[in-house]
Amino acid sequence: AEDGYRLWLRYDKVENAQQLAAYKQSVTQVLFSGNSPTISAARKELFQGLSGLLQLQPTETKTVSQNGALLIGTIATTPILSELNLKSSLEKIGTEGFFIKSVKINQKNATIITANTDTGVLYGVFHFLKLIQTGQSLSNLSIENSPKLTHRILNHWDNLDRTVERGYAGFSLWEWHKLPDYLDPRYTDYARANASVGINGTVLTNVNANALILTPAFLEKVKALAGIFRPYGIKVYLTTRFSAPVEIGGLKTADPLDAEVQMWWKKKAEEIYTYIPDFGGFLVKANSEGQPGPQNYGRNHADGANMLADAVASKGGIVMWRAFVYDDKVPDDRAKQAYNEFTPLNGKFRKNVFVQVKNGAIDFQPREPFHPLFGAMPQTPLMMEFQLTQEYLGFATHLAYLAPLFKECLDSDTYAKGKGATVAKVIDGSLHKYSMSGMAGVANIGNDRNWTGHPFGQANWYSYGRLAWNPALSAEEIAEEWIQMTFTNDSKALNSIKEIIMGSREAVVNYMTPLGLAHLMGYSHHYGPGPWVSNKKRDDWTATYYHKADSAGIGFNRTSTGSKALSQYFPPVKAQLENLQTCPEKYLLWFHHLPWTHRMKSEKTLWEDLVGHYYLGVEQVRNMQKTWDSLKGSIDEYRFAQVKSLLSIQEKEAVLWRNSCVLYFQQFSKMPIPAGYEKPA
Ligand code: GCW
Repeated sequence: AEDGYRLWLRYDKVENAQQLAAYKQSVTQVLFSGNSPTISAARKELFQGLSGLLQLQPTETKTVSQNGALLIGTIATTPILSELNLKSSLEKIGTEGFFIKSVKINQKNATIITANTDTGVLYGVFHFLKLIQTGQSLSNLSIENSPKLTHRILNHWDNLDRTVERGYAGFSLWEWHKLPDYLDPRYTDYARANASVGINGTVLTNVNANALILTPAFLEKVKALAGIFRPYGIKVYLTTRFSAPVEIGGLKTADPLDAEVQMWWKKKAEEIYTYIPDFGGFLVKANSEGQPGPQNYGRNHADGANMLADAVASKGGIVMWRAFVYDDKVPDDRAKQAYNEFTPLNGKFRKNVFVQVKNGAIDFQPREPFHPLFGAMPQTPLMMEFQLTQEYLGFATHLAYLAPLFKECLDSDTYAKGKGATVAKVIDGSLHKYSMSGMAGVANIGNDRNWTGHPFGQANWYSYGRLAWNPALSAEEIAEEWIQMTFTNDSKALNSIKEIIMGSREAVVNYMTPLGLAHLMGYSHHYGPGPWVSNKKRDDWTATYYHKADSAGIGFNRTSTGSKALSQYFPPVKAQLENLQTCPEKYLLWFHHLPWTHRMKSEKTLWEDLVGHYYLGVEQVRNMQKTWDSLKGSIDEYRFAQVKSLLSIQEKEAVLWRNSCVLYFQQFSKMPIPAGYEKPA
């Protein structure tokens, strides 16, 4: 059965006979040059792909002797390419880009896949296979493609006991107790999947870190994984527990300005590099949610980050220091804290430090406005942190395609340098001329047969990789290629799946947190509705803190009459959001506390409009179900049935969300459910 294990690398035979014949003519012989583990991986992928897609074992030759030759290799290892005058193209594509071109060699039609590095060649091979997977022509090719960001990294929140924080697809992929001796073939498939979308780094461990990962017994295991990932262009990174010098080093302090502590980290880094010579560096969560950090010693984030950065700098390592900090002891709007703590440190970090910022200022909600730190730290490279695992969007049970969420953030205009200063331009480094640029995705992967639990969760892994490669791609084009590769090339089925996928995130927003509401999920687990959650010890972990519903109205006032969080944005953004006439309604209650009778653009009252969104969300899920049902027979039975069942759970839970929220808020609005809606129970 098609259980989804192969992800978007299925390589099933091209169905259209005409197309198949044309493809076969384009690949009659292969000239693969070069000799490295990366080139071997690329060759293996190519032959696996061609034997599946085209049912072909093309002969390998040394010279072009017939039409349909495929030449693959770096410019340095493929002498024949030097005759083609590709210099200027190769300069443009940098160290990870590739170049695919239809050319004439010895008067024969040939296709070249080339790059400056072996990794570029590997990416080119994946791209070439994708052309076939997505039914594109192989004639007259002229493709130059290179990543817009230097660091494209998955963050696994995986613990050493193989539980995964906010992971909903089984246990961790890393079988620590069998490593380094047993190397599950799945590690290679993981690397292939990542390389196919250009992901070039992976943080193996949870940001709520365990210092033991830095001990020799574990470093042996990390080394084994790094060895598997290396040919695929993937570097390994680890999370560090800030108090490790005390916990595993026997020191009395972890103060970053203490010489002994600094020396301990230097030695530790040197030790790590003896295991993993190309170790990527550290990801750190400090002074957030109870994690230790420099503030425990009266120092700031830059002190902490710089100490670690110095320890890895000589080996080319980096530090990704997270800006996800908040504290119930700080008596201010939680949304403001990161900006307040980090903007004074602009420019105070070492060159090899990223500050890694979540897309929004609270926490991976179904919808959040962009984080005000984007654009506010011109001298410190900011790295985007997206969450692929659906902590707040129905786990691996609800179908929610997140590319529209990612895009909404990336396309937002920060006005940091006037109009057009989008978040994408901040993080790709072009706005402030950052020396490095990056994106992190909190992985939704586990040891489930299909990797992500929900078959559509794969689309979030895929689209994250694609957007980290090029933030300018559209959510729709990514969806299309993912569906073609993962499900079908049949245009009718493709369009139906696309319709489902493209509307899915908005449906979740509607039945969970419409109009800028946030954090209404159940206490601690974050699954299911809990708008009534209050009175816990941590006010900032309660729903009532966020929606502030009362008889006067609903919403969090972040304007100048409220928490003033809006003043953290650049003036044009602040002005737009502060003004009720211009604030997009999708962010309304994020920034404003408004009476239930407030008139919306629809002419309805706020209450009626809110109720309307909750009902619409359920309708949207029901439409997704109908569209899915229409696919019976056009996709494989296994995944058809699985998604059908998951959608029916989603429908039930959407109703639960709608009814819970509508009935809960009705206590305050004291207004009726508008006529025509089924009665919430
Ligand atoms: O989203 C919240 C989660 C925590 C997580 C934290 C973080 C790793 O509820 O489980 O901890 O964010 O991002 O650090």
